[in-house]
Amino acid sequence: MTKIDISLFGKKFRGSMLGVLTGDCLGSPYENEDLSSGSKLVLQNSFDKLEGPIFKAPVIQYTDDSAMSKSLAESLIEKKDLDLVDLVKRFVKNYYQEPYRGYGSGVIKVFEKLRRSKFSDILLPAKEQFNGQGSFGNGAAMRTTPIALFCYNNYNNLIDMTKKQSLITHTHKIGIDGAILQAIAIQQSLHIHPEDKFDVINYVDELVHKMNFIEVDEEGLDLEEVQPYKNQLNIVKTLLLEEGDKEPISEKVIEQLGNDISGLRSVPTAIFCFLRAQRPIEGIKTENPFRRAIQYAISLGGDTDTIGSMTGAIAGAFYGDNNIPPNILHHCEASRSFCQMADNLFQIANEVEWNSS
Ligand code: F2R
Ligand code: MG
Ligand code: MG
Repeated sequence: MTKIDISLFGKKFRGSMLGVLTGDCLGSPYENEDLSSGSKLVLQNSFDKLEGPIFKAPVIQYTDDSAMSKSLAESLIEKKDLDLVDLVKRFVKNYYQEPYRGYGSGVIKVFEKLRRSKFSDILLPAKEQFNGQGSFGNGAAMRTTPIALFCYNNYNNLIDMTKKQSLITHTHKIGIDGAILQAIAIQQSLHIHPEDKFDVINYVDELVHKMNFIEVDEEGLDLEEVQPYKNQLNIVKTLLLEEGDKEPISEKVIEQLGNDISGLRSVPTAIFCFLRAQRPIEGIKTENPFRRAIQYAISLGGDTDTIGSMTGAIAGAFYGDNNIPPNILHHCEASRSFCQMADNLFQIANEVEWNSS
């Protein structure tokens, strides 16, 4: 195993934050679409154009995925810690300033209640969602990258802070554990040297092992599987092994892993897209494995901005920003500020002294 030096970690931080942004921006035009083979060609042409020589066009706007990641990053940078009161106020303020960013309908209700109650109990509105069940949406997972970066060297804090930031909007175990799995996947990617031999099955086995300790006390939650994420990760493994050198069958991936707004049927899909894109994929013509991962994620249709963004965060943490095509970044709104946030997070993550590790 090659040691990762400090400058490579810096590139990986940038890669992950820019991965959030590019996956979101490039995926958002297709959100909720059922992509036919014709639209996959449109997607290929669109990516080719964006990666090619710079042309004049309005920037592609980011959505709630990047907006909430930005709020979380800015809060961590300013407070040098996870300050839930500060964070929740930023979420609400940014939503009311820019309500057009495509927020989930449930999460909007949380923001309305928080504002109306003048933030008297910042955790109550999320607990009341969906008749007290809480949200199982992928909103807590899609925004968790800054926590994964901030805690890149501290696993216990990573789990604890990811859970805490989730509870502001998502209290269903599926919503919380999806965020934890996404954060763990980013952390794993950060600690692998991109030039080392990469065993995708080991990567999944490590995630399964860790989720074993996260998915506990699930009885009474009325879940089909006792350890639902572990179950999905085993499907990821089967699909990776089954396919060998054959092409991925999108329909099977969508049916078994999913492409929707729930954490359970989107986070494992993003992990699969990152891992599958280590090898060429038919219909996706690029030599760049970062682009291949997000283009493949978006080609699955459904919640394309979010699955694209989560795939981008994991892939960017693996490859670093030097593998993200600069001309693609040029077309995404706020790419410079996402790069700056990554650098600031890198600085504070290395300054912070953890009480325990
Ligand atoms: N919301 C969207 N896209 C809709 C299109 C927006 C449109 N472009 C426009 O504005 O015009 N995308 C974003 O939402 C997803 C993340 O959602 P989040 O933050 O988890 O929100 P929420 O509302 O908590 O959950 C999403 C939906 O999931 C269902 N749901 C969740 N928990 C449930 C439960 N316990 N029981 C029943 N249903 C539950 C509900 O339908 C929620 O509305 C991302 O895709 C992001 O891009
Ligand atoms: Mg979105
Ligand atoms: Mg989405």
